[in-house]
Amino acid sequence: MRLSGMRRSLGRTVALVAVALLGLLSIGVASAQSGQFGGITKEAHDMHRLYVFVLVIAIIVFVIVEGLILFAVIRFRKKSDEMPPQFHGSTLVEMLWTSIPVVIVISLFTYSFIVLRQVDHPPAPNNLTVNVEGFQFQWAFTYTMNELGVHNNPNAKGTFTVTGTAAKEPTLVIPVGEPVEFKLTSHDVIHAFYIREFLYKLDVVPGRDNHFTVTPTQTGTFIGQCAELCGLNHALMRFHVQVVTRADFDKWVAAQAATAGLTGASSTAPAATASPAAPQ
Ligand SMILES: [Cu+2]
Repeated sequence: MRLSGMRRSLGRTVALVAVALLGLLSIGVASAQSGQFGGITKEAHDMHRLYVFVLVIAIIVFVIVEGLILFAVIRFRKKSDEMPPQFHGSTLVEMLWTSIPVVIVISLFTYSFIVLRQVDHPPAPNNLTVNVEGFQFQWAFTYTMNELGVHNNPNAKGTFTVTGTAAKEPTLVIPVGEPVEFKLTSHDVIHAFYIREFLYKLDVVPGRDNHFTVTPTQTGTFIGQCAELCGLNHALMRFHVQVVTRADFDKWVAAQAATAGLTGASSTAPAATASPAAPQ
């Protein structure tokens, strides 16, 4: 009677644990498919896939190890004062518990190494580059005209800067689908350049040239923030990131350059490629 009661409660516990684990697994799979958790850059997607890969392995290992522990505790619990049969050694089991972890560690290392190389890849020669300067307490984004990408006038000269103030958070505008390199500098204290949807954060250190490259995969407006306590008004170091199409980016660049009084600023966004039948 007592034994059957225990069995029932054990069955309920196992069912509960199974449901909880299934829930965890579905959260992992759902977040892998969701753009929000998976970031908005090619590099973020790579990192997120690695994260889900590690998470799934961890869940499988957890279930097996905890399952075996529970099984041993319940199946071999003390039933009488009689000494159970004593034995030790099993070549098969020892080979399994050595080879499986080795395979797991090698695959984690290999996959991490591949993703790290993809994320930390050196910038392509004709990248769009944005110089990001962190200062107490805002950001300045400087664009160099002749680096603004293939569609802009390569002879355009000069730079323009979008500088944030305490009253007005700056907007960093970048085109979708193209690698953008960020060069980070600071002249006062250490800041950290952080955009959640990039799944990436890099310190902005005086006297050090930190840089990274991302390729945004979707348009939209996102929030950025300094992620290093850099003084009393650290919390004011927020900014916006706007990922736009190349045509919109070229328009924005032309407007910024015109405001800054730069020459050669004309946007040469691929003007509706001449279709022969198009009426003129
Ligand atoms: Cu800060």
